[in-house]
Amino acid sequence: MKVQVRTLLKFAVAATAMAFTAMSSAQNYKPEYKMSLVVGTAFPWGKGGETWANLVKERTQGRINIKLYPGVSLVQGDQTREFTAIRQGVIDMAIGSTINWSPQVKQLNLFSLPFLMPDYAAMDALTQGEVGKQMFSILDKAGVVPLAWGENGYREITNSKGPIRKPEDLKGLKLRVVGSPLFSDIFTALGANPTQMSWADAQPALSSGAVDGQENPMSVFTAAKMHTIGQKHVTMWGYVADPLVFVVNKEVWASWTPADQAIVRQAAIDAGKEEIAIARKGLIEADKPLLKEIAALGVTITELTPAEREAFVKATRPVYDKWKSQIGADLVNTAEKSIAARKK
Ligand code: X2X
Repeated sequence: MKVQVRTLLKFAVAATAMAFTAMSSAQNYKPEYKMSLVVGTAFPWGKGGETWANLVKERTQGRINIKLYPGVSLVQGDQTREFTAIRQGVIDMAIGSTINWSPQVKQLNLFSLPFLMPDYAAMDALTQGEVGKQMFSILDKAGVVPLAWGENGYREITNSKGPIRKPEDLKGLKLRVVGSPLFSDIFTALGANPTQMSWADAQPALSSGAVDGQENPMSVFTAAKMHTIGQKHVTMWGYVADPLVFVVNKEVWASWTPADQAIVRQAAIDAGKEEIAIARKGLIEADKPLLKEIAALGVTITELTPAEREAFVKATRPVYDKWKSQIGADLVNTAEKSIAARKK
């Protein structure tokens, strides 16, 4: 009898301790996590965010609930402040463009070196290879937890004035560029008149004609209906492509159990793969159906011959060389080697 009571007591104590552990770990979890994105679910990028959030919710049985904040609304639309806000915990997690975070992480400018990545295989050789590994360790040291790669895409140049076939066609064009000084350098070298502004400001500026043109992936062009804001000319020059990175704030990450961390990481990898496929849809098939769709909207699509493209490569080479040393020559050399060795 005595033994039984003692055993029962032991059980009771153990059960109470277990309940406390469960409670305290549950208390570390926020009822909702904030995911920052520049664009919403009409874009491959936003769709990727939605997929990531849904997979996490499903696989954690609702322990981790994520709410999407498109329009970088947690930093009042200023996408160049997103990285700092993630580090500081104003944002719990994000899928961000390498361009928007490169003011804080200068190595991310690598992907914006003009004409570094000639094709999708080159981009994959970087993100899925040695460069991708090094970038993740750089991002980790910069204060976030990187989990997976996604893709915004090859940024093509569009404008309201006329077809662009050669660098001279850019002369005097007022172009909206994103927030890394590398972009101002590129377009200044080409003789254009670049103005840095956020994505939120870009659309009204194009609409009113305050600027003549911009550069963004074709999936962004269609989702933002850029043909309705004067963008009647597209040149497929593939000069730069921005990958996306799935990251989590470090404290938030540390507050999750190892099992939940594994779930969030795998969900990011799965969502990233799916997002990349959506971002490339219509552009990797032989007849590029997305371009046909855009042409059908009354947009002129200019494709460059290799010689025409080379003129742009040459004109931007001094910018490439200048930024190679700012990014870090070793990292850029590794990237160049990975691209040269890629499987096409
Ligand atoms: O601002 C842009 O051009 C966009 C949407 O592509 C990025 O956030 C880099």
